[in-house]
Amino acid sequence: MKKIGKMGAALLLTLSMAMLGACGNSNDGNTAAKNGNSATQAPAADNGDKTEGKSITLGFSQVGAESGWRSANTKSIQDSAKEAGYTLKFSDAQQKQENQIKALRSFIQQKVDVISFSPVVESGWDTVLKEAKAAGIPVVLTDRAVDSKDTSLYVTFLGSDFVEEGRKAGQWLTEQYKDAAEDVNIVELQGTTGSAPANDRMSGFAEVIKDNPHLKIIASQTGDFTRAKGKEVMQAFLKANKDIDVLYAHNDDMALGAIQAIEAAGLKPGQDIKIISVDAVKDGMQAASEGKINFIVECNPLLGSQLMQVVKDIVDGKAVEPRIVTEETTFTSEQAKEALPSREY
Ligand code: GZL
Repeated sequence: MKKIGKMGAALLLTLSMAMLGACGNSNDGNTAAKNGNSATQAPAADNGDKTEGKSITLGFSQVGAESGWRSANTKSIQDSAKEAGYTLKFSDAQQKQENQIKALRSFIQQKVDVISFSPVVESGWDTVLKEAKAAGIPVVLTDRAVDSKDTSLYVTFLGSDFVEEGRKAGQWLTEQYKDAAEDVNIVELQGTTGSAPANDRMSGFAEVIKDNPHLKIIASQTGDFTRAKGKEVMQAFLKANKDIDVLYAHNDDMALGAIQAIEAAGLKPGQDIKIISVDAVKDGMQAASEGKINFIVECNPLLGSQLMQVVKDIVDGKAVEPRIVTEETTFTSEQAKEALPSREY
């Protein structure tokens, strides 16, 4: 919460202590009242809405700027925080977990009202999340999940179901090759090693295609969600495998990099090699509308307004669903061509 001058703080402290005595403290761990800031806050508005007339401070640690999806996600969070009138402390971790942990510790030091972040990888968060809990600062996961067994360490996870995204990719491919009489060689460009989207998109896809013995993943390697790495790994795949039928890329940026490698090898993306991708960012949808990507599974990055509502509900002491799944769809090349003009990102 915003700080007030010394005199104002003393006066408000007296007033707030009197009020806290009257209304008590929520013990659900979900309210800012426990974060040590409440003593310097302006009194709640008459209508009982604790947040009216006070600016909320949100600390947000972002993965990085590795892809078109990430840029759209960052814009959504920054624009939505501005629209909500929140003070946003934003940090870009350049895809390094140690930078995210440093940022979370800094937010704790600054006594922000709520912490939110998109964990670059699933593991290694329990210590810093326990520090946030001890400081009474609620945490909201967005976009990606953590594998902490202690779900009391965060209030909710707002983001896509990546396993379902992988299943959707597998279902389309299985349908395409349901009458295949010979092997279909698939290469897979995985997202960032250890990240929830990479782990889950891989498992969801494998779960579905396993029912068709002709569908074979002959190579699978991380392209770290970037175009450059996607191109580099696809070049290696093409060098090592003479007969590739399908590319499954965990995001559009790696698919777009791979398309460069496929064309440089004198092959036609979307024809000689079928391509399935995930995200549905503008550049990916453009490639799909040109028939270079055959099927795109949408992963919606526009989480900003939902996140700000969750933050407000937490500060107001309202109950929040422990899992909020984002709405998303899929596009064939034809559908991408129709949808492209109205795409927001
Ligand atoms: C998915 C997100 C992934 C995108 C990539 O929610 O975490 O990270 O699919 C991005 O484009 O880099």
